[in-house]
Amino acid sequence: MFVCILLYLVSQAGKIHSRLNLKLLLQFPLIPTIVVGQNLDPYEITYCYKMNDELILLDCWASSYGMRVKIALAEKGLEYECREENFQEKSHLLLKSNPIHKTIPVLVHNGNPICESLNIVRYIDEFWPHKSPLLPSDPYKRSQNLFWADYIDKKIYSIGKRVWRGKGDEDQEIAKREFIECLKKLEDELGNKPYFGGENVGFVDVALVPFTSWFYTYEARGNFSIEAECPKLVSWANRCIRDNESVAKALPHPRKIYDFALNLLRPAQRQDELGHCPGHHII
Ligand SMILES: N[C@@H](CCC(=O)N[C@@H](CS)C(=O)NCC(=O)O)C(=O)O
Repeated sequence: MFVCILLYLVSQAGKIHSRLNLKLLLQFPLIPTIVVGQNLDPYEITYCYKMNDELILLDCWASSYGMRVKIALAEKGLEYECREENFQEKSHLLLKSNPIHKTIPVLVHNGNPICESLNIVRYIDEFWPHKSPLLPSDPYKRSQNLFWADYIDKKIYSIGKRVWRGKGDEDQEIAKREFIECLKKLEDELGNKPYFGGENVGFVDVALVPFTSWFYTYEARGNFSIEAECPKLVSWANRCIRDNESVAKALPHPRKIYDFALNLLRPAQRQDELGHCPGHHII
């Protein structure tokens, strides 16, 4: 009884605006309903609290991995601070948060760092399950989503890099063929669904769609057309951008990526002038 009265006074004083009050209330799941009012259930309060958590994203704007995290955060309607890293001089926070790989993206949630893009997307999905579920709850479907996301991780970046960095030699030709082969496999997996996730953007869509902002660069550098080979996949990419603000906002313009890639191909001296995201580490 005493606790109830105390919490009532505290909550009235701060009108549930203070994070401290929410934390206190969440210690006693039944009390919010009794004390604060009939219309507020503990879940609502929990999410209201979780939506106000501190989120810092360590990023580089052209990174497909970083884009994944931005899409997931936007899907969940979360506010965050985005900090652009300079790879020549990585921030103390990045080195402290990801001492193993020292790579972006890193999401720092209330001071706790989470590394590796797919791991971060999964964390976001599990911590904020209230809207836009990305991974299915069914264990089998979930395992299939994780399989395809892993496939994308193992293939698209490394083969794509051989395409856009290629010098018109045999390896570039081989890489182009391998790249199209992978995309065709993904196109088969998509089938006639609007999204890999079914009717909405899901985990595999989030894993793959950022790489489509690099399609123009692959095509221009490799002198081939992805659309001619994989028209359904290109329609899917356009649909993702057209119908999902989360995707549209996270993906830079393909021409901007292309200019960025060209700068990376220039000699080291030019890259020094660039400052941000330089060198051979990226994309
Ligand atoms: N597997 C990692 C890849 C992350 C990654 O390669 N990040 C690059 C940028 S795209 C990076 O931080 N490069 C800086 C470096 O290697 O020093 C993930 O999914 O997050």
